[in-house]
Amino acid sequence: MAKAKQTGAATRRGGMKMHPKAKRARKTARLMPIQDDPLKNPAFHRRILTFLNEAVTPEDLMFERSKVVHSEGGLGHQGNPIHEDNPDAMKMKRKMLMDRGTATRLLEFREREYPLGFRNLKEVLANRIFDLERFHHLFDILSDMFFGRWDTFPQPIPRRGPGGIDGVVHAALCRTGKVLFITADETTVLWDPNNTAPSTFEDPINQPHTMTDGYSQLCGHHVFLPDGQLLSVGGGGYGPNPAAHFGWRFEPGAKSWARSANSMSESKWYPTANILNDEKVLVTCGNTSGNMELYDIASDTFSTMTGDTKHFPNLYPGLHLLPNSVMVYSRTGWGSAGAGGFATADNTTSFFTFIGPASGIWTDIVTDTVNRAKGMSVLLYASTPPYLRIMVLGGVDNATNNTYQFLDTSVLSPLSAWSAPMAFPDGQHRSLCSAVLLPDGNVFVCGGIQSVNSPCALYNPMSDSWSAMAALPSIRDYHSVAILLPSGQVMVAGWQNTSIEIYSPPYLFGSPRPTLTSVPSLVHHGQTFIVESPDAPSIAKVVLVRPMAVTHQTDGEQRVLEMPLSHDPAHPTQLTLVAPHGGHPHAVAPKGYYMLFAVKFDGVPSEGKFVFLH
Ligand SMILES: [Cu+2]
Repeated sequence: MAKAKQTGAATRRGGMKMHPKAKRARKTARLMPIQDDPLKNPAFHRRILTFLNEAVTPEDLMFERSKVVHSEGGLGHQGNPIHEDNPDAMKMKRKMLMDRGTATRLLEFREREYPLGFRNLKEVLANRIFDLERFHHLFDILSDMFFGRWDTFPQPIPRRGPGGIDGVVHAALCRTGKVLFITADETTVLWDPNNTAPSTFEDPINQPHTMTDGYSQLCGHHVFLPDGQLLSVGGGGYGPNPAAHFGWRFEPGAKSWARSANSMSESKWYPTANILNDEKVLVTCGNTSGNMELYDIASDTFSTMTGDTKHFPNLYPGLHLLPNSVMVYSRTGWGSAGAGGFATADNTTSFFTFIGPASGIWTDIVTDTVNRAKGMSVLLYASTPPYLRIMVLGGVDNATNNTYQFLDTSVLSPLSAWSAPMAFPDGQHRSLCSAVLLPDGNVFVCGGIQSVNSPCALYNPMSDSWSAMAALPSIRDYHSVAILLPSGQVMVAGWQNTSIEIYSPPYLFGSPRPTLTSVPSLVHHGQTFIVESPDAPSIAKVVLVRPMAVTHQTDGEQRVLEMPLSHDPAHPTQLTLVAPHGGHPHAVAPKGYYMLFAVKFDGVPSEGKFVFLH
């Protein structure tokens, strides 16, 4: 990570008073110390100018527009934790930012001297009426503390493969904390987010495209196996490739690839892979005939499924496994390769019910009219109703891709229907957007907008509210990827761009992060276990987060699972937890590696520690 410039002199220049919270955060946010001088933080500076320039009436300047609400509290509201059982706190009054006189004079000054808008904060401050002191609360609410921050990783992604295109198309977070990329130049590269030197990029051994029966892993799909290996199926490059009919396993410890024992029944380009239970992976769709196949982990072999009657109009279908082992199709996917590629609407959401180990039935639910091809879907677990929902966001370029919808999958039947589409509060049209589940349970949405400094947003499922987040510096569109890192940050890469950008959510600019001093490396399904933390009394929830493995806005495996938690006053540094079970097969939390995060009452998470759930 680029070390943030942090000097007391810089933050106090101009007599700007720091918010007491900012002072605390500066000392403790190890990764990204807060930069609270807006003149030195371009994104912060831009937000202030936008706020001042968009105002039409004095009221627009006088009051805070929206509030960031975190699932377990609000960073902006001290002493009155926001919680579902505290509805009054959820509806706190909008804070006053400046008095009417100041707001009126500021608007008059802007109209008179800068009718096209202020271009620089210095222009605002040049007028002696307005000093920084007067704006400190406004600056607080527009700071990184509420919007988070993007930084560029110091090393660009090197070109290593045979192909001529730079960047990456796939990303998967391995149990070692390193990210495996399948690159646009058609090889694979490991990246260590904690190493900022050029050695951060490593070449795996036995790269599939160099091996017997090998081929480029580009445009296949992947899923983590219970032992932490990544299974990559199909692919073959920028177009269908008859050779791409194997599975290739990547072992993160040995950093080595190996081919599956047998072949699939056909080559697969743009398929979707999902883990089913402890022993099986379902491979769906792909460009050939799209046969469903099962990968058996113990024997390392593929076999075909029966009952595969669903004909997807788009490749890479978005599929999510429910706790009862039913697989739901979210209507996301790809019509063909290419940013402008054709993508047919699929109005029919279906779910696949297994009726035997290698057969099942597709059942349609009530049709919906919004074309979600090229959108992204995520599975949302909650401890209160609705317990389980699929959220689908954005989609193909048309009038409705500025919306999102939910399907309540707590109880699923042919009569189940999607909620009405709701517009993103920022009005943005998002095709090819990325959605990343954060450890606090919120959904971070970025990319899919073809402009630099494009808006990002955070959805809080608990309060059903959206907040604007820091703008994404680069365009991240077709072939872009976003994944959660153990640090609690989100990395973004891809789309004709060799940079890796790292997003630090607002929770990294809040109170000190809790530390985990002891986390078991192995936990069994349903087991009661103990995590040690000196911050245990301040922990509201502990979650398991399945590491992402995403490409083309398709990753059905994202899950944030909150575990039953008890505090023991006799052992104030202990958190007693119960690992997810859900019976066999383990469809709630498939066997494998998870990141364990402890989240404080104010929404600030620990770093994630890898745990093997077996
Ligand atoms: Cu593609």
